[in-house]
Amino acid sequence: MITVWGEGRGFRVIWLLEEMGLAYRLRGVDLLAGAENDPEFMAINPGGFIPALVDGDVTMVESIAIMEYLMARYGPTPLAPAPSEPSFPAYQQFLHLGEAGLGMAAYILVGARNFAPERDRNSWSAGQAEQQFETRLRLVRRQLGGSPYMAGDAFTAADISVTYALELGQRSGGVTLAEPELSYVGRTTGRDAYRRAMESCQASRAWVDSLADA
Ligand SMILES: N[C@@H](CCC(=O)N[C@@H](CS)C(=O)NCC(=O)O)C(=O)O
Repeated sequence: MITVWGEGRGFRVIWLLEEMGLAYRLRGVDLLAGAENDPEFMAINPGGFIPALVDGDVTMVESIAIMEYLMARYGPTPLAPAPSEPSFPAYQQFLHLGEAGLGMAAYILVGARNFAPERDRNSWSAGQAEQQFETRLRLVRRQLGGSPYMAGDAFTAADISVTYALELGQRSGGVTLAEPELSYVGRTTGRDAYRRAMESCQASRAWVDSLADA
C-alpha cells in the first residue's frame, strides 16, 4: 500500500494518485505542532518536511520526484508524455518550474505574509520571492497564449505541479493572477480527480474553507 505522509505539497501527490486510480493511504503530519514531535514521521524523513512517500521498501521526499517515480513505476500514463513526443520538453520544463520556480517562491511569500514578524513582512527576501514568482509566471502566461495546458492540448502532471503553486501563491501569498491563469486554474481544478483529492486532504480543505470564510 502506498502511504503519503503529509499534505501541503503532498496534495500534488494525492491528486496524481487520484488521476491514476491508484490506492493509497494519507497519513497527516501536523507541521504547526512540530514535526519533531512526531517520531514516527521523523523516522521516515529526518528532515521533518512534507510530503514523504512510502511504497513497500521505497521511501522518498520531494513532491515532483515522487510524482515522477509513481508515473514511471505504475505507468505508462498520459500524465507523463514519452520523451519521443513533441510535448515532452514543455512537459519536463513546467513540471519542474512548478516547484523550483513557482512553488518555492510562493512558499517563501506565504511565510513572509502570514507568519513572519510584522517588521519582516515586506523584507528584501520577501520582495525577491515575489519577483521570482512574477517572472516565472510570465512563462506560464506565454504558454497559455498558445495552448490550454502546460504541455499542449492534454492535461499532464506538469499541470498538477503548476496549478498547486498558482493556488498557493494566490490563496496565501498575496499574488494576483490574471485572466489566462485564472481560466487555466478553473480548467485544471474542475477535474474529478482534483475534487476527490480535496476530499481526501482534510487539512487542505479546512485551510481553503477558512480562507473562504475570512
Ligand atoms: N521541494 C519540496 C518542498 C517541501 C516543503 O518545503 N514542504 C513544506 C510544506 S508544503 C514543509 O514541510 N515545510 C516545513 C519545513 O521545511 O520544515 C517538495 O516539493 O516536496
